[in-house]
Amino acid sequence: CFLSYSLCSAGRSRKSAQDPDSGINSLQNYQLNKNPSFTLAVKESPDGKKQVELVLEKSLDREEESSHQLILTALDGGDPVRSGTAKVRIKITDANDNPPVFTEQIYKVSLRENLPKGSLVFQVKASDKDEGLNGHISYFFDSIPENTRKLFHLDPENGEITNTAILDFEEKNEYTMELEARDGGGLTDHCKVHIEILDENDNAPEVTILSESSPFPEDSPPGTVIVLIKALDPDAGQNGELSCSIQHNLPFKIISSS
Ligand SMILES: [Ca+2]
Ligand SMILES: [Ca+2]
Ligand SMILES: [Ca+2]
Ligand SMILES: [Ca+2]
Repeated sequence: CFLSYSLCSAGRSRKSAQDPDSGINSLQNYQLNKNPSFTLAVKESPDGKKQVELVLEKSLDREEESSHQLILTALDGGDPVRSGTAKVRIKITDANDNPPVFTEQIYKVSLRENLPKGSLVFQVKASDKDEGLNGHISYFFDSIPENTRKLFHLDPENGEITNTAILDFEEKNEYTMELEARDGGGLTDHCKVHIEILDENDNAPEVTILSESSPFPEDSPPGTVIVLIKALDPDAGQNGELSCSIQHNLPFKIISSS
């Protein structure tokens, strides 16, 4: 028994088997091993030859199964029945049917201010189930204020965000950027990165004299304001809390007012 087959382009392949016997001993039937995706359609051509077509039953998903191994059996009607088999291996080529997907929709990052330039701030990650270019992801800034873009760099290949300048809590203590992941076929996903800058105690208090009464009359009653001082520390929380004091051996005291 001799089997030949040819593969057609539209997911349908036609096969014909030849059996040199005639009558009941000639080719009677085809069988296919059980596979949910394919069935056989047997057709008889005008010259009596049986042709069999491999028909796609449901859409294929390469991400689930990248190839199918089919065994086609041709049976004759003789006794004993004689059969011939052909193995058909169907390799499924990839279609770009999966967009990239970020591991999170919103990433929250906390950073200490004064991080050295070029430090790794964060790495975003997206995955794509397709293969080759269809699964190759590049990362881009999508929506980002100009002053934020100047401070951060995004590596398109690995999604690493680094700082290109020193980040100053006292200047700005949070940044939000929108990133895009794009596969080689143009499908995209988006995420947000929210960066919070944490304070470091990098400022000394500043003392300014606002007004002073000089010279100061000797008969001034106790409690008279002599000097008005302003003290400021731009750091946050405890880093910015301050207290003022004066030498103990002087006839003056400091009173705080808001
Ligand atoms: Ca695919
Ligand atoms: Ca894809
Ligand atoms: Ca600072
Ligand atoms: Ca600070």
